[in-house]
Amino acid sequence: MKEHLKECMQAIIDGDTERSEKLAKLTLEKGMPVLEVINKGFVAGIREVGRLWEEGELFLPELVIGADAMKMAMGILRPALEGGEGGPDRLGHVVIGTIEGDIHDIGKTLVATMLAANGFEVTDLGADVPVAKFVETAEEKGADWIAISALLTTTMPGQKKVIEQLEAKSLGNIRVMVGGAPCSAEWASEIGADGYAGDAVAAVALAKGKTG
Ligand code: B1M
Repeated sequence: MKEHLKECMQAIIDGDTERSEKLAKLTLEKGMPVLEVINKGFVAGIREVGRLWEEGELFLPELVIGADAMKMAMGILRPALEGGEGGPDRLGHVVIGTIEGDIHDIGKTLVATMLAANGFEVTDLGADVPVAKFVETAEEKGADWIAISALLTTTMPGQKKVIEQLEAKSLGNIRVMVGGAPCSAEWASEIGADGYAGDAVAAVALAKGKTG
């Protein structure tokens, strides 16, 4: 298992899409714990790519290729997470997306998958989602939660704008959670969000704890 995790991580660092596809398929064939392989293998790999890029050891095209390899693996593994307790609107409805100006969608999609697998109805708006779109969709769907991902410090203020628009429209009953690498519990409380989740498992726990 340890060796498999290392190989998954390396495939992403190398931007080797073919290898990440093979390793993701092997994960399923061998019945390995999917979430653990995602987090300790593939996610560890893409984070290392980010670190190497930040240190100037990798260039932007390599970051893009690493992300492609990551998306390949996630596409294969995601259905295995989707089984869950399912059922429409069993625990509540979550409208999720990555905030405008931000195209990072790997973490957001993992969070959406885990919420759906754990009994929430999920409307995934994708990435680069305008502030007003979050608010309109949540109102239209009667959502319990809006979950807003931001991976860039420059796009984080958009999360605050969603909360301000909700308040302006007297929709303060719709709870807001924020997440993504630069976010924190302090940021959530500063902007008046109902919570912060550091990963997909925490997002499920947060939504479960406060919905209803
Ligand atoms: Co970009 N990027 N990127 N990038 N990228 C980061 C975020 C960065 C930290 C890299 C670095 O400097 N080390 C840096 C941001 C710096 C900053 O603002 N502080 C950065 C930058 C600068 C950029 C560009 C500006 C680069 C450029 O063009 N010069 C550009 C921006 C484009 C844009 O959005 N407008 C850019 C582009 C890209 C790619 C397109 C190449 C690619 C994204 C591909 C895609 O998503 N479709 C990419 C990638 C892959 C990364 C890193 C390496 C990895 C992100 C990722 O997928 N992680 C990232 C470095 C890093 O994060 N360490 C980086 C794996 C994922 C599973 O984790 O997204 O954290 P994460 O999600 C977690 C938790 O955060 C949480 O749960 C998830 C699962 O555990 N979570 C939530 C996330 N959202 C949540 C929502 C919730 C709850 C929990 O509810 C609300």
